[in-house]
Amino acid sequence: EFGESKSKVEKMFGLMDVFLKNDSISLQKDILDHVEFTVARSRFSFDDFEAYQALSHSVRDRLIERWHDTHQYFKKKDPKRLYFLSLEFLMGRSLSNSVINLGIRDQYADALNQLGFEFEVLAEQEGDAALGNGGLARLSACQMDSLATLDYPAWGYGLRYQYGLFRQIILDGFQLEQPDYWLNFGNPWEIERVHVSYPVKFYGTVEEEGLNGQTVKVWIPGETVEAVAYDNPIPGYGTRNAINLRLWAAKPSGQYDMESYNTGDYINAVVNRQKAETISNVLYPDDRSYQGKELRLKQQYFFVSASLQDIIRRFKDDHSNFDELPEKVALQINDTHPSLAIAEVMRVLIDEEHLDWSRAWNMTCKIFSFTTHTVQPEGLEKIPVDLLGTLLPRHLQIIYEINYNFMEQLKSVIGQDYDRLSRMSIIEEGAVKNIRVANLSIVCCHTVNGVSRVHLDLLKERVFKDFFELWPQKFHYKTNGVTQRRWVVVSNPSLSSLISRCLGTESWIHNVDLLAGLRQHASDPDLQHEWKMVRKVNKVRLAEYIQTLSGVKVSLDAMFDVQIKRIHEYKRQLLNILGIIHRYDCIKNMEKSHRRKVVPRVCIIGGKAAPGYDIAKKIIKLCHAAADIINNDADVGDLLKLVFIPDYNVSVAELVIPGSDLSQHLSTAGHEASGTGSMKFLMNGCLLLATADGAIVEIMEEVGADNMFLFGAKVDEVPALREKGASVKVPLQFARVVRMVRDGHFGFKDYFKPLCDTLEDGKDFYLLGDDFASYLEAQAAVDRAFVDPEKWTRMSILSTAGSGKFSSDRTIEEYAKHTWGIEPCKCPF
Ligand code: BZD
Repeated sequence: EFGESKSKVEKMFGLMDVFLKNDSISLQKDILDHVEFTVARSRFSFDDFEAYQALSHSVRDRLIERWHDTHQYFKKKDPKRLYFLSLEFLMGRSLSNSVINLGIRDQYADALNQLGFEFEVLAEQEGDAALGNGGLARLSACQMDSLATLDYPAWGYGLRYQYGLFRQIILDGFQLEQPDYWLNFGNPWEIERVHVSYPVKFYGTVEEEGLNGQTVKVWIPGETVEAVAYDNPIPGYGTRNAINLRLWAAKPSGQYDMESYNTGDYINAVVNRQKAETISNVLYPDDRSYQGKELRLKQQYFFVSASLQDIIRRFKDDHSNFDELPEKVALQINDTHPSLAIAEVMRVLIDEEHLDWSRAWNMTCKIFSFTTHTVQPEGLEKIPVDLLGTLLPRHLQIIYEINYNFMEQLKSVIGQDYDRLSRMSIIEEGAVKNIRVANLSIVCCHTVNGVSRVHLDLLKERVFKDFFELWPQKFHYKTNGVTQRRWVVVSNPSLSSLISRCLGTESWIHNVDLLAGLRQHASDPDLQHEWKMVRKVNKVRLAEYIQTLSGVKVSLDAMFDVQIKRIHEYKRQLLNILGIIHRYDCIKNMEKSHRRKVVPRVCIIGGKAAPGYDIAKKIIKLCHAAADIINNDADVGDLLKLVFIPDYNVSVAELVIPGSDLSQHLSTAGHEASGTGSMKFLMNGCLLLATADGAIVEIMEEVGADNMFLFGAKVDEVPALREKGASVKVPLQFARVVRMVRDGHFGFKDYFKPLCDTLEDGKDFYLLGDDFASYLEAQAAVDRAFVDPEKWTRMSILSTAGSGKFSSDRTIEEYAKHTWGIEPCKCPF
């Protein structure tokens, strides 16, 4: 293609720019064309949603053009590519992010104005793509944005769930789950690739056959499902590069089971074929435990097999020798969920490409790296051996062989230490035999990354201690980061332009270290004034949202105090609620004249509980029950409000974070691998109230402990506190608020009993009682700071100024250099 007529091909790059013009008239015409021909509405009458659809298609055209150019350029340059495998991506909305990254937001806003529409209003029409649970999934989305922006030749691979994370409905204060059928109204951000499809096989048997005088294993599968690609272009900021997120959907295979068709049972045959689609139907909403479900395992293998067929096909297009694989391919597995990829690569290299075991193994070990997001050894994924043997018999053989070789190797290093051998084995013996997926990943991957410094320490000392002692060089950490494009530029445009004005440049949007330049202006009265104004406007927007949602009218003079994240006992939303109850109790019991001194607060909590997580659901109910009493108490008035924001997701976060004064990160130390919400608040100048856990320790180093509110036991103090158990005296205030809940002060006495029981002496695993006094002290310090607006605003500016390290750009640079060995490949046209 490129050989003979290079200049002609080069001309093709960016050629579409000539047609896809970005001046206001061209954009208006383009939007109207899409109204008429894509949405098929008359240009004389279309509503906001139809305008959003047309607008999105117009943006999509521009995305596709750059995306084609980028892939053509990657193909020409053939750099080492990164393949990022993740079962979850929480992308949220695409419209605003796309036009900002493409650098054409103002042009579109202008064109829409001319047509009588407002960009912001249309952007609100978009639903979230919520193909993930929480931190892990949003991290993948942030990292895709950074990979594109930094021009890395990367691909994301995932699953196109028909139903994303459930919608949370609150009825009488209880969480109910409803399906999120997000594709109902079409999805303009994806491109269906009917021709990019691969068969994925399941079940069956393994037989031995002779080939060139040798015996080889042949897997005779029992079921075949087709994987069809849906491509989602990811535009970089300030570059023409747009990379691809390829999501797979399951479709019935084209290979018919002739027998069932011939038995005359046509209807059943068709219905059975249709069942194939269920594989990619629904995202598992539990981010805690693994239940060894067949469907989950099917999803994992379906995803892995389709992705690897695609990756190997691309490699083979340009290379005939597999020895080049490690120079051209880096495979990153996001947590252990895609770890079957290891066995699958081995199977393909050995059974299909006929490499011998040791050559295949050497290659496999060079291409895989793995990041763990887990802190608890009990949280590690396991696959029942029987289940794997039925679903993927050949993979089970391969894993056994990997384990056999590993055990032999290990014996030669550590001798006959059977306890340790059995702990490190990939196979867990017991009544039910399991595959320890993390052990498989560590054995094979050249690098194991944690997601913060504290997390790596825990991996070394607890979770993967045995492995760390064996292979210390494999273990590293890359502190998580978030993308400032979505979390500041898209979600907080007024702060974003204030920052640019103050720094005299927009360069911080791709070089976020420049934010440090704000430090020198932190006490400047002019900046402080503008900073306060911007924050106030964001608070107004949030207050309106709260009123619409819950009917609660909140005072703008109050401190907006926020905790939004998945509901987990270890994240201790219960500590927050008990603190609020304590505050309420104090207000009630103080003399009226003293109430003037109370710093008014609006406490905002939001988050989903896994559908089967009973205690988490009780925490949500307690929040509502307490809110009912507090918000309707005339003695309290504007001094304290409690609001639960339902159906927390990415776009809700984009609205809440810029409007928050304080955010809470309360995990019991040693339980949060990193935490990324804190980073989003920090960038937006929201102050943090936090325990020294996960990435908070590093945030403290960047921002300074004086500019945040820290409390509670430290990571290394927690084990001793647990040992002491019942002997530790909990503060009276704690006993009092727990008693209020127990005694039915907020109703639902019996329902809350199991929740209160978790706080009893000796059972308080997450140490709420131990940390309560320190939490209240930190809260008092927050109040004192808030009544001094200059001090507060300075702390706020210094928070943003210190947030540079927590950009996913930095994280991705570190991965690229130290783990993946990839270089930028910027499309120059
Ligand atoms: O990953 C989270 C950790 O809890 C956070 O501390 C960390 O910041 C982020 C990103 O590294 N883990 C998850 O979000 N985990 C899941 O969502 C999950 C999903 C499926 C199964 C198990 C866990």
